[in-house]
Amino acid sequence: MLKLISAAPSPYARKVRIALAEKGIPFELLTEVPWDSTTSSPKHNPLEKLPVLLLEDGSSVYESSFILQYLELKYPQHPLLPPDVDGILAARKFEVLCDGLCDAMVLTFFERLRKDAASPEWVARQRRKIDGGLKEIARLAGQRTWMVGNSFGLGDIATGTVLGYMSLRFPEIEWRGPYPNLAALSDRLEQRASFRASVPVAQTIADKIV
Ligand SMILES: N[C@@H](CCC(=O)N[C@@H](CS)C(=O)NCC(=O)O)C(=O)O
Repeated sequence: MLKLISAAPSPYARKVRIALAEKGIPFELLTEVPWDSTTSSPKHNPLEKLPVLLLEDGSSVYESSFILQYLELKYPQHPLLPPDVDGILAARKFEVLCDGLCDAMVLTFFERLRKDAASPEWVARQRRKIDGGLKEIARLAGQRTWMVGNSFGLGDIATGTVLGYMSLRFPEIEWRGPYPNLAALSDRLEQRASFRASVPVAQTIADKIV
């Protein structure tokens, strides 16, 4: 059986968990704290990050966007990408945007852990990316039911996971009022079984990271 090294708050791991669930692929969930020395991810990914998909032959697939591509190619049932090239590119664009937003939030989270040594310029730079990314996702979403095409797919997974992570880590960012279309989409997505089974939860980090 496939195994997934995951972390409870990770938006990147959540994308993969949702994709596996939506495709009906059985897997064993291995929940770790990726920032602690106890994590097994460095054994499987030289970049020392999760999510990592462990295949039955012991090899590994890492980087969430690549894992999703791997799943789409190897398990084409319940496709998460549209059938047409323009649709695929539109969905991948959402993923790029949402991953970038998550990167800016993760960088901010750790910069804030520096407390008095945190750089306000660095935090402000990341905040511009978060605000800009959010605005662009809302613009692209418009009043659509699904982010791309006429059915649930990668664009919805990417958008739903970024909004879920933002609500957990940055409750002070007010996005529901300014972007009611994203609030409605997020509420709808969080009803799906795949989203309900992967609601992000904060973890305690034991090691010193920064
Ligand atoms: N671009 C990567 C980002 C993955 C990532 O940053 N994962 C975090 C957990 S949310 C991690 O494992 N960080 C440990 C580290 O960077 O040392 C992906 O999409 O998979």
